[in-house]
Amino acid sequence: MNQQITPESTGVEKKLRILSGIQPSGTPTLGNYIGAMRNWKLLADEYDCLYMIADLHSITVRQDPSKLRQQSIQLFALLLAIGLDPEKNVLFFQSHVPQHTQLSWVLNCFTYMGEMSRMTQFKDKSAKHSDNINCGLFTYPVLMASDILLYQANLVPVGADQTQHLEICRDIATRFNGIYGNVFTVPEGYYPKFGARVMSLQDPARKMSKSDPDDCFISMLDSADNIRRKIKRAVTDSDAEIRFDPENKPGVSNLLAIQSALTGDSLDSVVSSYEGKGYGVLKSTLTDVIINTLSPIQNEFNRYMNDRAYLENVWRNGADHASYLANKTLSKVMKKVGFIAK
Ligand code: AQP
Repeated sequence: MNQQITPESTGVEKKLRILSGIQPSGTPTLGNYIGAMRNWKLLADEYDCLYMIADLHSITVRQDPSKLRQQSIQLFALLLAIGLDPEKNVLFFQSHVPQHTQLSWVLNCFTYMGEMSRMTQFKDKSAKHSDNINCGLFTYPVLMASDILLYQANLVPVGADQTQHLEICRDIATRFNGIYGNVFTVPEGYYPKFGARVMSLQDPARKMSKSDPDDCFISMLDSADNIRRKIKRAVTDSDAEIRFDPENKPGVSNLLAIQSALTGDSLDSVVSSYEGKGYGVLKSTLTDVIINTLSPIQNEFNRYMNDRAYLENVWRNGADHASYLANKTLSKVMKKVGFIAK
């Protein structure tokens, strides 16, 4: 599982396929950018990449419809703004490809209640949204398995919080293949080279999340003033020494890790650049690094948001391309389980 697969290591000419997604449940954070989105751009030459806006997944938590629409379009524009080329990557909205929900129903019938009950994300999210513990939240991993298996993806970029879901996807695929023959590619995890986990600015024991209160995260669309204010207010500690020590100094360590991830400088060199300096210098330097990273992306974002016709064209082409691929798998599944062809 942990061995990195590359097209070279398999000896096949054809590029391996990668699928990943992001939920439009808010404006993406610096965590989404560092942990996922910026890596996507690096994969396009080597792999056959599909990236989706996981809007179906996002309604497992109640969303305001007009906000969801706005966040979805913004997120799509951001995929382009970070440099994902729609000629090299298939970019689409999950809800534009109905095969995801069709396959999900079938796979629900090959998944056991006991397996779903063990999912830690279900336990966490149902504790966080105790007024809305819906069946979608419970069967979320089956929809995720469908997303992956529909495209016969070889690799799925996973953070630590998603490994359990990938495992269940592999179990479902193996179970289905065991009954019906080789229908699904059993996917492996892809572990990005730069996969830092970014923590909340207000509670560095928890990961930075786009649906948390505003002061906990830096959004990819935050203004320079907002970024300055949020970093200034970020939780540190009362001892003034700058060192990387996530256990005893989680707040400071998080700031150092963000700087290292964005500049590409090693943690050691970031830490040593602050020798004899205080938290104020760390915070103002990091603020500049974040602004310098995000402002070119924001300029591109504004350009795409002003060209709705182009955006629509890209997402329609993406949906057509994804549907074509999805249909190949879905037809096979329908036939295998015994449904009558039209
Ligand atoms: N804090 C983080 N650090 C590193 N990577 C992160 N990711 C999310 N937060 C961090 C990675 O971003 C990708 C897309 O995530 P998602 O939107 O599909 O779902 P999520 O992990 O639930 O993200 P959020 O921001 O926490 O959303 P909400 O608040 O709606 O639950 C994933 O690859 C994820 O690992």
